[in-house]
Amino acid sequence: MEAETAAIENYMSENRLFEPSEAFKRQALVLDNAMYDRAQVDYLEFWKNQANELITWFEPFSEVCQWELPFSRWFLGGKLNVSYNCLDRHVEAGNGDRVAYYWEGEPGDVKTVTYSDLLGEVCRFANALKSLGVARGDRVAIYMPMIIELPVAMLACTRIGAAHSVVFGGFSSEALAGRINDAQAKVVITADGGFRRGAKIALKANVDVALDECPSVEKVVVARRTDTEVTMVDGRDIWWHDIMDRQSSSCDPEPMDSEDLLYLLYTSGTTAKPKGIMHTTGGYLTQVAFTHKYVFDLKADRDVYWCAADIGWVTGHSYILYGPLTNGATSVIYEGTPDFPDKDRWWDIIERYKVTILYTAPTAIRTFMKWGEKYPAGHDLSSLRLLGSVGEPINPEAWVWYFTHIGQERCPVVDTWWQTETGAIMISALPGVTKLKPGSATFALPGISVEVVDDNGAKIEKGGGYLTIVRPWPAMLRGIYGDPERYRETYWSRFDGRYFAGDGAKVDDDGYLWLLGRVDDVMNVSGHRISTTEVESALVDHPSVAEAAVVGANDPTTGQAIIGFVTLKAGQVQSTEKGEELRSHVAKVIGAIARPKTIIFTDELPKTRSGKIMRRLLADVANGRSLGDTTTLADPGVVEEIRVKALTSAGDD
Ligand code: 7RM
Repeated sequence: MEAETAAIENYMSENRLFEPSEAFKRQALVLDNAMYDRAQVDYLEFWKNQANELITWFEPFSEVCQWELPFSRWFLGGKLNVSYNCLDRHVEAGNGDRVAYYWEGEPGDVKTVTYSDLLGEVCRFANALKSLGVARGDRVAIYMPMIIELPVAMLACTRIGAAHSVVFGGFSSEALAGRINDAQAKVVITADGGFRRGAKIALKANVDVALDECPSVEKVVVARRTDTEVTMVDGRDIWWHDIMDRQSSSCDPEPMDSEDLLYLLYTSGTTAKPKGIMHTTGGYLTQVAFTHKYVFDLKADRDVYWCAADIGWVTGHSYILYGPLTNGATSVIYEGTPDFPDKDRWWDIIERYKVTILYTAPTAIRTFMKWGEKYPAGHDLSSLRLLGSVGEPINPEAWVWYFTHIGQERCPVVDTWWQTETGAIMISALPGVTKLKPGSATFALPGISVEVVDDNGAKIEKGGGYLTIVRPWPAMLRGIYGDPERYRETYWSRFDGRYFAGDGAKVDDDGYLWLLGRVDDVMNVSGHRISTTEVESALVDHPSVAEAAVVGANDPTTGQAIIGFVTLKAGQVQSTEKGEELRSHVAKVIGAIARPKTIIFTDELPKTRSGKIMRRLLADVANGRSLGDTTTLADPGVVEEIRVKALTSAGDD
């Protein structure tokens, strides 16, 4: 293909290949392509079998899928209850004493919660919700820290057929109010506060402010966590421990229709109002259970699994709650930050609980790279057997660092691509079968069909373009709450008959998929469409670099110029010479066209609360425009620092 006509060009090539080891294969669930082959022959039959194998139905479904583009319905006529699948059936099978969660608070307090314990708590809270007037079909907003009451509250909603809308505890009262109002939530569940890096973060106080503008809310339940003083409004606010004291620990699970709403999860559009992504019951549970079992090669009776995300994000919903619990797994939940009290907290947790599977994000991995190898090296990580990554493209160097220093060259690394909208993992290796390439998410999972297309929507067999999904999948979003037109427009209008949600990707000579970041971020330099991911990977490939974010800035000569924001590893010195070295390194690795015009050193990069780099903000910095809305920043101080550095480094080229 001519470079000038490519949707996104393709520069990086990565040839390292990692085959599953004999030791891993000896114990792996999937060892060959049979599952891919079966799904290839008949994907509906494939998903039907998964739904029957992995899920307990109160009444069987009569039809696998109805597809009226862009609306799908799965497992029609089937009746089930999510909390029953997550809890009761494991207890009934004699596994009530199995640990569901090893919970660890940031200050060091711990709780071990078995499946029986969790079932009892969920039933009591389900009864509490009923006593507050919550009924099947209602929406409940949840705004909590990572305490055990959070999964209890979510599961209690599913038990009685109310949809939850979890709002991440880091969001402001305005963001909370907007989400409560859009969902018309009847009850809010919160806590007095939460711990973060040793400090207490107020939560109930934010709820109080939000509720001035939320007429739908009748009751507020408040769990005690930080002993922060709170105002309790008479007749509206109830303490968790008070209401729980009065409840019975048995509560029949409500038989829900496969297509009943399970939850809403809001994704912040950058400018427009947040979208309430709708997930329903049977299809969602089937695909999260399937992916959790096979992508993580789960042995529920032996593994200790840790997804280190926040439950407030989709990764936590699908891979801390619903996937692991449906599969009867034992998980770790950790409340706080990785550097409290010191930068080895995660490795200490892995050593103490003998964690076997770790699932985290590239942003965390690159932070650990920046801190240095000595923190993991001080701990026994020999229990680990599998590593996962999610949230952003993982640069090959970060992949190799994770593989080497955390997995000790023993653990496959599965890079999993998916979205809030897809509900579950879509692209990933199966670790007993797939030969891994560092930085590639490899292939679509069995039962999933993705294609990379060009600007006209024609399939590309090789090279860069737009990542689309061509058939419905069980966990797909059912829409945007209250706005079917926006759903159609946002996801189904760019390419005829295809789902497209903004990511670029390329297919290499062996058919491997490489995610190239959001297409909005693609840079246009002298007519060449260059992905930020590839230039970032080339920067992180340099031994001094821990993390990099690349953006295009307006340039009178080339249209856009490449600006690299770079965080160096511990002990490396920021200098003009180092900047020169990095620019040359990119030119060497991927070609002169991608040589950054300017390198700006920064100790931290601006990230969303879920750890994604905010390139748009950096582009604003680079273009010398105002910063706009920064309320979703992890650390607003970073922005100012970046802005100042950007100003002082002007003319660096
Ligand atoms: C699970 C989650 C979705 C966006 C998605 C991508 C990016 C996620 C990967 C990835 C490259 C990956 N949901 N993304 N995983 N990019 N490789 N393995 O993150 O809704 O919050 O974000 O995240 O851009 O569209 S999300």
